[in-house]
Amino acid sequence: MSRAARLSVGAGEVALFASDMHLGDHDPNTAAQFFKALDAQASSITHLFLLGDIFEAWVGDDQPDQVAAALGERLKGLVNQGVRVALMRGNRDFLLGSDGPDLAWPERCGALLLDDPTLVELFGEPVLLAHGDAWCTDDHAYQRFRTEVRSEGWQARFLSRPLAERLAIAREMRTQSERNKQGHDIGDVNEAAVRAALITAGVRRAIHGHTHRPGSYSLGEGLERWVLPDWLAASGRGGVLRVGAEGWESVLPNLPAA
Ligand SMILES: [Mn+2]
Repeated sequence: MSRAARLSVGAGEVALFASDMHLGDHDPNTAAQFFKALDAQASSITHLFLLGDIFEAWVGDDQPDQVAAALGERLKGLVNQGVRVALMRGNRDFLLGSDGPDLAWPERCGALLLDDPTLVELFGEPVLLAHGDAWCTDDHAYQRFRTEVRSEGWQARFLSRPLAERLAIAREMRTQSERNKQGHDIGDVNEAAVRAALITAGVRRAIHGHTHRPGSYSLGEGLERWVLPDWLAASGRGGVLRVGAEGWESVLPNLPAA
């Protein structure tokens, strides 16, 4: 859990949630559509939560990427207008914020880096936020990989490599994952794992991404998970969740026409 005081969204405030934009210079159309949706919401929100896989890949906070720079400028603009911006790592951008408190990308944008999972308070209700990949417990191979790449040793070794080498490794991993995706979908969460996390945290609802299966799913006994959509302009996919005094509302931007 986060060491920072629990973030709380309440009276007169509006929180926006998004995840799995998979941003990067490889896909300017998806970036353009996400930025358009964010700009349309910017003047009416007080909190922005980006729950992981913000970027398609992240080799370290020195990653040169024009789309990341453009997102960073937008986040700084939001922070300057008084919006609290909070970011979480996903399974693709798990090295986000690895450069330490002074140099790290989230801090440079004025954003808070959240632990996964994190509890927040939405209009008096504690809600669990997560990327979602840790709950895909049926995928044993992925969980082994996740444990390995989240270890301090692996990360220290990877980050000690020159930038060019890290970028080459990321390109290779991306090619590999494209190949694996053919005929092999992203797995879904294990519902018992989510239920256990909710019960441990003592909350009723979770918000997560990762599975590319947007919607709200009942877990029984009044427990529920809300799944954020992924973004892909080429397939017309994307969307955000707006939480205000009036409730939880899924907002689907007019997607085709990048
Ligand atoms: Mn993911």
